[in-house]
Amino acid sequence: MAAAAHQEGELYLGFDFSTQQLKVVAIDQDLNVIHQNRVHFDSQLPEFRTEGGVHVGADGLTVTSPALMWVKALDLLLEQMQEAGVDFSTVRALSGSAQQHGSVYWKNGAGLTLGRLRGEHGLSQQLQDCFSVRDCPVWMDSSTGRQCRRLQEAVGGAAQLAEITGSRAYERFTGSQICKMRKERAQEFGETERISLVSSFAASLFLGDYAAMDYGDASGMNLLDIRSKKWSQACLEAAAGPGLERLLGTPLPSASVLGNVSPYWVNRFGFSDQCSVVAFTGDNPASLAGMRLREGDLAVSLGTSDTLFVWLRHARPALEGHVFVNPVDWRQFMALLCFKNGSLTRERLRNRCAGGSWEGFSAALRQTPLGNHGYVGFYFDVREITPPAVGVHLFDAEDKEVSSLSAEAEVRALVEGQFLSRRLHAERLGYSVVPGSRVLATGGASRNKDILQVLCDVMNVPVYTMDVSDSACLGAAYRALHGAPEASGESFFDVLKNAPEARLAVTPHPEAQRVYDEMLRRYARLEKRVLRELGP
Ligand code: 5FX
Repeated sequence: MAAAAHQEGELYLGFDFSTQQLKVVAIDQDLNVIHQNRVHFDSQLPEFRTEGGVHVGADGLTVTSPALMWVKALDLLLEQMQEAGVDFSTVRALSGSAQQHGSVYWKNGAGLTLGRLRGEHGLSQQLQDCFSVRDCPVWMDSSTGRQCRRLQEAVGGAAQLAEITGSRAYERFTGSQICKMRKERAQEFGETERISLVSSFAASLFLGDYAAMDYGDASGMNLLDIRSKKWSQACLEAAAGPGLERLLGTPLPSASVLGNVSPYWVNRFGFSDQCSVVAFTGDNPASLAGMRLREGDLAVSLGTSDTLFVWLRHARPALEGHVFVNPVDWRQFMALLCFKNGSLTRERLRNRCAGGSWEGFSAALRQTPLGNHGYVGFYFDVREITPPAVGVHLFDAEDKEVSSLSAEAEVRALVEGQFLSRRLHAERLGYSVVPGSRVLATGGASRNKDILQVLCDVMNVPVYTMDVSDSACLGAAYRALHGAPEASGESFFDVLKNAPEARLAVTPHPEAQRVYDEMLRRYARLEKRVLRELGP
């Protein structure tokens, strides 16, 4: 698991506190990956009895992870790295990423303990009584419907909340989680001196002090005004009243150097006392950094669900999707959009229309023309997130609903429909093509050139591919390198100019713009109709 460490120069570490495991990647100043390691929560820390890193409550909606499990995982990870021969004295800077939205509740007095950690014992031994709430709500939780409605009402509705914070109220977002905690666990909440996100909690462990949240991850709380970068007083008030600001601390730009590692790290693992801690951020913002997305770029991960990251100059939040402050340039923004009906739907149609073969699926795409003779398809096998719709809806060139298509036309209707939807919703959040725009395709389906060609034609932008396994972790290491003192003043992209480039996969067909600009307008009209017919 652990790559043998062969190192000469200085190191930069990126940690990723993800749902199922804690990962680390170490790079040198030339961006070579020197070491990678991980701790898998379920199998390596069985005493916490998690499944997939979480506990699911009896209601099926409450999903939590023990704070101490993350602490213990860090103890273990550092020991594994030490055994693999990593020389911590050469680490110049470190940073990290973490699952977004999860919240950690530090008990009164925990700040003092954090500041006095002793090198003779591990972190978990010293921090075991530091959490007022042992099990932290995480991003998979969906138990806060009531709190979401309250938060939206308090600021004048879903659109208004999105306008301020970048997203309408979402159950997993931290504002509603805090609101629920204050109400249902009043005693523990009263004993809390600080609330961290998982990212700032992890940074605090290295800093030996409460770490500021970064603007990127703080945008996933429904509490931050993404334009002023200050907490929205109206949202704070609705979530937990006036004392909340003190519990959250002041957020900072994601590239901030928070300080140096605490003496604990120097004494226990031989870190230099000059090793910088760069603010930690959420896994999605960190992935944007790991992929080195630039203005005008759009990254599409084609997996079980399809996820889109967009670099935005201006924030234009909508009722769907999320706008976060950009982790690379805090004056700009990024958007995140999730679509549930991705690869599983593509596989279903491959089985039904192409005899279970990807080659047959590809052939169908090659045999059918751009625009599919006007046939348009909506395939929401499970209730979609963006837009909130369900069912299969097919239309002919006259916008008449039809019940079936030929096998080839159906394959194209699915793939064109999926990418028209990705484009429509990205544009609604402010995505627009600029000279040099690229689509970066990742995930399983990005290996299929014919699927990529449709993506490329629908977006009318060249499509590139890149290997982004562990992009959040790598992004954290890149951010550490960028934040290190010797890089001071250089832009993120200058520091990373020698990182592996994405590969050009396909370029748009000459007819693409003409066909798909028009089809996108039709798609938007038809989507409205589908939503109207489905009702609220
Ligand atoms: C984003 O809003 C999410 O909830 C997830 O992608 C988590 O960040 C996964 F860790």
